[in-house]
Order: sequence, then structure tokens, then C-alpha cells
Amino acid sequence: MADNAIIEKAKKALVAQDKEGALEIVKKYISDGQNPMDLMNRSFIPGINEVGEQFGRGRLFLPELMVAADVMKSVTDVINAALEGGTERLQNKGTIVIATVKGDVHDIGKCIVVSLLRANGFTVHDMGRDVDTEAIIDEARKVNADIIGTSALLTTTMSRQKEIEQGLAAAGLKGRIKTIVGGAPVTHRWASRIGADAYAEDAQDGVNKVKELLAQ
Ligand code: B1M
Repeated sequence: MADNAIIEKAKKALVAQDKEGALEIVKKYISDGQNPMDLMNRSFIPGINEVGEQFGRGRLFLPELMVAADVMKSVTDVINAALEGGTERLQNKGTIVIATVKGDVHDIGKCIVVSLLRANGFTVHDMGRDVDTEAIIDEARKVNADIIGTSALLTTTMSRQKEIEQGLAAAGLKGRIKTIVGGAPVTHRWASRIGADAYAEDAQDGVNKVKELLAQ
């Protein structure tokens, strides 16, 4: 279990937009053989949420939000590399196409989900962010995906997740390709309303739900 002082220090470095400080803590943590998801869940996610809250209240402005996002992205990249590199590749347990929906550039959470899925032996086609609905469905068809996963962070882009369900139904693929949705404004209720097969609250929940969907 991580030392509370390190957890607090890492969170503070992110909120203070101190990239060097945050990276130093992460690298040392990993080289000490500790689980970096501990740092992600207890320092960096609460830290970026605090930044988002301050931005929402007008206490931080867009340039500061962007610098904090850059720090978050850098530490996430290091943590994701450690997660993926440290895992022995097993046989493919299932194929997932994943993307952040059209009009939405938030991809930090989606990248964490991708890394944890890969670390658990799934083949993931990560299409990136701001991805067109049709392109996501085409890719899923092309790679014979079992599941499409989408992330939406804006209330204005959540409707793209509904478009995926409608697109799959129109293509006669609903039910054959399962869907999972996530992102900060997304809820279980939203997932049920649009007819998605699963909702995941966080990355670990995403892995669990993917396993459940593939077992059905
Ligand atoms: Co923006 N942003 N942002 N932003 N941003 C939010 C989302 C916001 C809530 C901030 C606020 O006002 N308090 C607000 C949205 C309000 C709303 O929709 N009602 C907002 C806004 C307004 C905007 C802009 C419009 C600002 C502007 O330009 N005026 C703009 C929009 C750009 C666009 O997309 N078109 C914008 C831009 C940006 C940055 C580029 C600066 C940056 C993103 C950088 C990047 O991602 N590469 C950014 C950031 C960093 C945030 C906040 C602060 C943090 C998001 C984040 O990375 N969280 C965010 C506030 C917040 O969410 N608290 C905010 C950490 C990440 C690990 O969590 O992504 O939720 P999250 O992922 C979690 C779970 O949700 C889940 O697992 C992850 C790990 O636990 N999950 C899944 C996510 N996807 C999943 C998929 C799954 C399963 C689980 O299966 C497929």
C-alpha cells in the first residue's frame, strides 16, 4: 500500500501543474516495484477532478486546465507503458474497438481503459479521440470485434453513444457486437436508456464488464 505522504505529494504536483515533480514521483514509484494504478486512482484522478472542479467554478482558466491535462497525460503515458510492458501476453481473450466519440477530445480516461484491457489479455483497437460514429462501426466490422467501447466526457457528445446503438441496429449488428459506454457524465441509467450492453464507472470496472459481456 502506498505511503499517504507520497499519495498526497503526487496529487499536489498535478494540481500545481508541476510536470517534472509528478513524473519524478511516478518513475520512482514504478522502479520501487509498486503498483502504479494505486497512484493513478488515489493521486492523479482525484487531482485532475479537483482541477476540473476549480475550472468549473471559474477559479482556474483554460490555459491552466490545458497545462494540468498535459501533466496528467504525461503521467498516464508512463503508467500505461508500465502496465502494458509488465504483462505477459496471453492468448487473445476478445477483440475490442474503442474510441472517444466525435466532437470530444478528452482521452485520458479512455487511454487508461485501453491499457488495463491490454494488460488483461484483450486485443484492443484504439481509434483515438474525436472519432466519427460510422468509422467506429466500420472498424469493428473490419476487425470482427466482439465489443465496441466508447468514452464521452461532454454532456453534448454523449448522444454519439446513442448513435452507435442506432448505427449497429441499422447494420444488423446489434447484439452480435456488444457495446460498453463510459466517461464522467455517463451513467448506468444513460447506458440502459440508449440500449448499450454495459456501463463502466472506471477502468477496472470496464475490464470486469468486458469479461462479463464476453461470457454471455
Ligand atoms: Co475538459 N471538460 N473541456 N478538458 N475536462 C471537463 C469534462 C468538464 C467537466 C470540466 C468542468 O467544467 N468542470 C467540462 C465538461 C462540462 C460538460 O460537458 N457539462 C469540460 C469542458 C467544458 C471542456 C471544454 C469545452 C473547455 C473549453 O474549451 N472551453 C473543452 C472541450 C474540448 C472538446 O472535447 N471538444 C475541454 C478541453 C479539455 C482539455 C483538452 C484541456 C483536457 C483534455 C485533455 C485530454 O483528455 N487529452 C480537459 C480535461 C483534462 C478535463 C477534466 C478536468 C478532466 C478529464 C479527465 O481526464 N479525467 C474534466 C473534469 C472532470 O471530468 N472531472 C473536464 C481523468 C480521467 C481518468 O477520468 O476521463 O472520467 P475520465 O475516465 C474515467 C472514467 O470516466 C472511466 O474510466 C476512466 C478511469 O477511471 N471511463 C471509461 C472513461 N471512459 C471509459 C470508457 C469505458 C469504460 C470506462 O469503456 C469503453
